Amino acid sequence: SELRVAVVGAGRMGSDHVDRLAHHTLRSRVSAVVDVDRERAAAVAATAGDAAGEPQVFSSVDELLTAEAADAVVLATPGFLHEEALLKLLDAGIPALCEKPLTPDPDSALRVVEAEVAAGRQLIQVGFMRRFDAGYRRLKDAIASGELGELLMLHHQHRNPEAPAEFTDEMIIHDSVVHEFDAVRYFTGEEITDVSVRIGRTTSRTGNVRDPQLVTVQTESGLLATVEIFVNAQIGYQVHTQATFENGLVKIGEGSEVEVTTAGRTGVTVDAGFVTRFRDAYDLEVQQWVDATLRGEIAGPSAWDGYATAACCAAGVAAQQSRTVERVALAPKPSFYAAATGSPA
Ligand code: ISE
Repeated sequence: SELRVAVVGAGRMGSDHVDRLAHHTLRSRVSAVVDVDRERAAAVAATAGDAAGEPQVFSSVDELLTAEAADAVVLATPGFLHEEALLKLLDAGIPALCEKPLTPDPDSALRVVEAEVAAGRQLIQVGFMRRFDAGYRRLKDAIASGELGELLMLHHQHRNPEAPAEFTDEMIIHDSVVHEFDAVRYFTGEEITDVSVRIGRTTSRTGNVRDPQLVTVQTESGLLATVEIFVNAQIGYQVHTQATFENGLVKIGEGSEVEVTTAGRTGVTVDAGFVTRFRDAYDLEVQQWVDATLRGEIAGPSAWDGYATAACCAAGVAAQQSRTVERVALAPKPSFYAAATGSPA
């Protein structure tokens, strides 16, 4: 059978997912595109169009649900719009792949978690696509196998070419470092217990956000992880991790491209942005989500992972202001999620 997927939000990620679902994913088709800007939705729908009358175009989730035009939804609107849409989808029993963040703050994320628990089955997968990256999986395997001894520290570098002018200190945590909060939880299988942020010299090439920042987190068992987040790095898009073990190091994300030698220089390409850097990860994420959805399951990070990372973000924003180590406040984990994998197989 074929999954009828509606893509809600026709911006950068939404249009990328429409292309992916229409042209690079098996067992799915784009049955609808939804955006408050109907013309934008129609333009993106046209890139997927083949079957008669599809994708349909709607300007709200309500219209989509009334038309019964989808079996599942990819939610790619800005994060502040996620809660309302997710609660409606849960109510209708429609599975959703929700782009990160689940919601922008822990209270709203917990409301989504509670609504899912009440619905009685896992309908939400959160789009932390790095869990589907080949390097991330190899590092996860190295940690699990114990071949290099115990994992002692994680060091992350996350660099974007440039941030939009309206990017703020809060957004650098919520939009960018949220990925590392999930990465640390994925690699260690533990919750993060505290977060601190140091801000030192700042690039002149920035608007509102102080940039770069150094974020340090600690997990339940005491593992420390650092994150250099630099969103106006100018050099392209880089996401690197170095893991320190008792008996060795593992580096991922570097040199994943072709090396070219010409005119007296040797070098590798740096990706332009996340759409290309993580293309394979997004493709795998969406294919596995489609296949799991057809079986009535999810295939990756859960609403709980969305909530737990939102709690880390709240601690991170508090730490930017207090300049001290901030504890992460987490509600008790419903047993509903304890049984679930929360990470891809
Ligand atoms: C963006 O929203 C993302 O999710 C990217 O992966 C991240 O690198 C970027 O900093 C965010 O703004």
